[in-house]
Amino acid sequence: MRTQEHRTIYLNEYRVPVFLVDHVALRFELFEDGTRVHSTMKLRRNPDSESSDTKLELDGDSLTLETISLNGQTLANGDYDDKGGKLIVHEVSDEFSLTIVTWIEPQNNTRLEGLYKSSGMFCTQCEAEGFRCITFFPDRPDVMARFSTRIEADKARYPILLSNGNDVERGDLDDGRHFVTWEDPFPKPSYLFALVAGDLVEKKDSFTTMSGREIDLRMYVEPRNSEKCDHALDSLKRSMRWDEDVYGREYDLDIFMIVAVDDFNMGAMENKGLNIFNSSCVLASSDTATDAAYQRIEAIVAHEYFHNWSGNRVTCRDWFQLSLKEGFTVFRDSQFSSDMGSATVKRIEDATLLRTAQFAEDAGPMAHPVRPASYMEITNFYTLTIYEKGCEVVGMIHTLLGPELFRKGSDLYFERHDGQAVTTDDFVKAMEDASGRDLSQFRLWYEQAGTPVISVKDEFDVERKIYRLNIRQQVPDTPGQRNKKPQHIPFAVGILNSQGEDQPLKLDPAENDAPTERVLELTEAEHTFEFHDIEARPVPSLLRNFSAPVRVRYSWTREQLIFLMNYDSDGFNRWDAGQRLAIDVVQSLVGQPSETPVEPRLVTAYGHLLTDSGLDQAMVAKMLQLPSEAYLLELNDAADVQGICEARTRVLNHLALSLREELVACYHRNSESGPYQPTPEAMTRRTLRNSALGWLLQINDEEGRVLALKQFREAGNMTDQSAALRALVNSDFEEDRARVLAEFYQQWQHDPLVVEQWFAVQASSPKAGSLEAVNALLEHPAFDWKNPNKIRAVVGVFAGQNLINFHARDASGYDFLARHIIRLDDSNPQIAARLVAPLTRWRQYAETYRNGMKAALESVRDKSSLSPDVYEVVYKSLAD
Ligand code: 0A1
Ligand code: ZN
Repeated sequence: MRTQEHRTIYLNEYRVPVFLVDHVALRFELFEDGTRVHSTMKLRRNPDSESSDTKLELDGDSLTLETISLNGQTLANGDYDDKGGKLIVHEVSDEFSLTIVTWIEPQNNTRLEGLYKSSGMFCTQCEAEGFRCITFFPDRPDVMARFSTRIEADKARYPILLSNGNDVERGDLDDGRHFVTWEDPFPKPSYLFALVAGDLVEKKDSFTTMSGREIDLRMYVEPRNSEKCDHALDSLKRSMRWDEDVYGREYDLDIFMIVAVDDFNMGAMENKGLNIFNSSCVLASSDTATDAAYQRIEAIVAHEYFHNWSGNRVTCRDWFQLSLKEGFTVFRDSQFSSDMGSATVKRIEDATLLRTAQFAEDAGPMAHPVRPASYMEITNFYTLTIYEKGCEVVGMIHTLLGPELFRKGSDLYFERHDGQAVTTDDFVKAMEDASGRDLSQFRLWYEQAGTPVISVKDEFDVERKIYRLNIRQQVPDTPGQRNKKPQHIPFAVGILNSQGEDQPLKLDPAENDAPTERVLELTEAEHTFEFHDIEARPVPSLLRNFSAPVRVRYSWTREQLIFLMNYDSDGFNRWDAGQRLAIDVVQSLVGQPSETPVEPRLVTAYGHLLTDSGLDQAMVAKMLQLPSEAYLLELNDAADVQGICEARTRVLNHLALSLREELVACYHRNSESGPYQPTPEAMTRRTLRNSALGWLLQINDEEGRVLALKQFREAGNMTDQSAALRALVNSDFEEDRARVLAEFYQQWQHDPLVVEQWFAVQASSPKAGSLEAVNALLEHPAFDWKNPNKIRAVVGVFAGQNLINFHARDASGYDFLARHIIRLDDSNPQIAARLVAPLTRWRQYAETYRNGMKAALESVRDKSSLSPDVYEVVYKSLAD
């Protein structure tokens, strides 16, 4: 039975390693038909282990063992066992050296874990358990070894040979081969190992650290990408400075390298001193990359760089602690992005992602705590919960402690645990010890899955001038967890008088100088807070700046929402009020006859946003975006997908028709000439102009069409060109749509990253993105089933973003996805498992959809020899 093949791993089974590796010397002989890996490890018994076992167990996957010798003596067959993903040496002493030679075939590695080839170069991906696909090793993060790596390869094909640390020796060999030896002075877990070999160009830069050390910065890319490195290198220097200024963290090696590869399962990887990036997350030039890509690159470069301390110097004891490095590092990169641009806009973006995607995960069959208690396949746990909710949890500690104590806590954490592999609990403990605060109840955020629901009721006592907030919290049941305890929730509030002014929040009638904003600390299932000396019934501003990852329920009237949109001093809540109003309007139209009027006050509010030049334009750009279809679906039980998408489109059309003149004016007002600037101000102008264009084409406006065609052909940057393309593709101007798609491909066919955008625009289009068109894209010569970016751009975008077509009533979208998951399961199980996500929440949909989604999951389940990756997601999704 399958259930027996697929093993579950439990946190409470954690045992310290029996043997430690002090040093490992690797030698790679890279050839076209395979790679020979020589590894010599110095091992010793772990003094902290209670086991007196004299057998040694190493992990290995898809390896051909050639020879093995213990202390220089070749072992005979009977001395070891090589089966079931383990190499067991039956008898070892307390201190010994082990040399193992294995043969691997990177050229046939389509899983992209371990050592593989991408566009002719060799590269590695070892997190989480890829190192075991390279050689036998105790492949767990609490074994930290010093690595030395000698790489040998053909000099003409692979002039550049890279690994972690410093290059200490290089030279020529026979047969046109050469070698380079790298030494990494910092002990590290095997998941941070990296190797790159290829014909790459080197871009050099440098950075002087706060203590005056000169760091060599190098970026390695294929020659055709040599003009796309500046933005990443600039982002890197900004990140290095920021980490010194804000966290006091200085870089520790003499060189820092970034490599771009085309075939990569994720965004990027923080290997010590040698970060490897998916080329889509690092390469940019203004003619080929959009503003969104510029921002993504800056954030990801920062994220990977910040891992050097939060992840590499202090790493995870085991993979249950993944959020220790990921939650904290996402928190650090979001602080960085806030500092580089608008903090409110960044908060809105983070909250949008969390509420749309993480809340959905938390309410579905894959729900798990920030520190999970079990898993089948760790690569399935690189989730929004580990990353984004993990970030929010660190952010709440920051809110509870305040910036100074938080910094004291992070200093203590880095100092106390430098060079160690630790737990999320060690992180919280450092924060407690540095601040004197008790975070014991707070720890539930790591243990309990599910999004807390906060229900707020208010009451105004005219006589006593008291405004009361009654706040209840409830953490919903999730798979395997029921009857949860109340959590410690920082709940920031303000209250506004009828003039829209913040009122002093006097919890004690005698209080002078009461603040106008407070972080209420919710620790019980129910609290009532009384605010004194309130003259008239106020309007509450709840969960300011999204101070906790929770759902808030309060019965806002539309007047109150409009009032908050105009007056709330908290920018996040001004935006959120607009979202809530729009959600209310869309929801009230679902299933209503098409002549049902759209709330006129929504039109007025949007009109105000478009015309009041005194408003912060970055905020306006955000406020003009209607809540996404995905978020609207997430908010509904028994969701009627078509009904929701139609209602949203109706609101969009109504707004665009009513505000046509304002949109045209907004378009022209935000037009600019001159060279592309990736500054926040210029990005805001482009966002506003391109949103206006999108709205105009949404209603098939003739003037909009002319503007879009002109912009498409004359744009001086990819942001404007692709926005015009998207607007036309999503319109009913069929001839134009076909023409611009052809022209765009013609212009950019040589650039895979732009071709990915071309795929995604079509796969996401409610018009052009019907299943037939998407199937045609899969047959396109530029499509490649081995390249994760292409798969994501077509299959992933269709299933995740083209909701109206993916959820076609005849279930064709579901069948399509299931077929491709099955096909990918053999070649790249990680990518296949990620594609299951759009089907997992089948129970939340109205019956017509539900049955089709379930049947699609069942068809995947019934495939023979399913990978553990896909098996886990499908099995959990179908479980009762
Ligand atoms: N640690 C990386 C993400 C990453 C995780 C797994 C990978 O392969 C399975 C690759 C990258 C980060 O947080 O950026
Ligand atoms: Zn990370």
